[in-house]
Amino acid sequence: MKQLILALDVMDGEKAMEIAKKVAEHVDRIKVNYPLVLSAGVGIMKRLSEIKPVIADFKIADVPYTSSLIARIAFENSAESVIVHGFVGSDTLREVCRVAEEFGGKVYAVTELSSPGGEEFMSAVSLKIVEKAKEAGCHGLIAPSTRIERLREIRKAAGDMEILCPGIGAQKGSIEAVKYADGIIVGRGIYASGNPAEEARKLRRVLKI
Ligand code: O7M
Repeated sequence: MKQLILALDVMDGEKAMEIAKKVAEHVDRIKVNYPLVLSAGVGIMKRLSEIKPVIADFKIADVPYTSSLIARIAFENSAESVIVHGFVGSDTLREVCRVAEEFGGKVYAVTELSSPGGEEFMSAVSLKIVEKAKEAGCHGLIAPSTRIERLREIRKAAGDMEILCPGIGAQKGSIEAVKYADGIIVGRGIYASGNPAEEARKLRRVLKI
């Protein structure tokens, strides 16, 4: 079954906990990003992980050593996986994967951003990123639901690597992405709606079809 991942980009820890509890029965994992962690503190990941597994989306993009420190902090604070930018190259990808292995965690590499700017530089190298991420031992990839043709090519290059797709909802990505992806990442379409549990339930139903 395809996964539904909640991108919990709110800036209040208590609000985050409240939404997480409301949608818990409909989502598989919760993705946290800088807006939440910089506002509520890194400890929020541990609290959320008691509800659902947490993906630490720090889009790590630094030299190997600094990247390894960021990954370590994420795993020490209960993350089950981390996200790294693919454009950083093999050395950083390998180092983050090495740290993940110590914790039995997973690493997802961003191929090209779902936003229009993702086409300016990243589209030109995203298939190469797939290759490097695979060689480095990454568990999966992040690829756009906003450019289905690119997603299809990324799937072809990725083989059986897991692919998670953001962009459905607020960024007008296509639900057709589920044909090529193992899961979708949805933020505002759930947490900024009047009824997060209902929106999550509807998405879950679509994923079952
Ligand atoms: O549904 P939204 O647009 O409110 O939220 C989408 C989430 O997915 C948000 O947390 C973004 O940071 C993230 N995301 C993208 O929107 N586009 C990308 O290309 C990649 C990501 C992402 O999750 O990267 C790991």
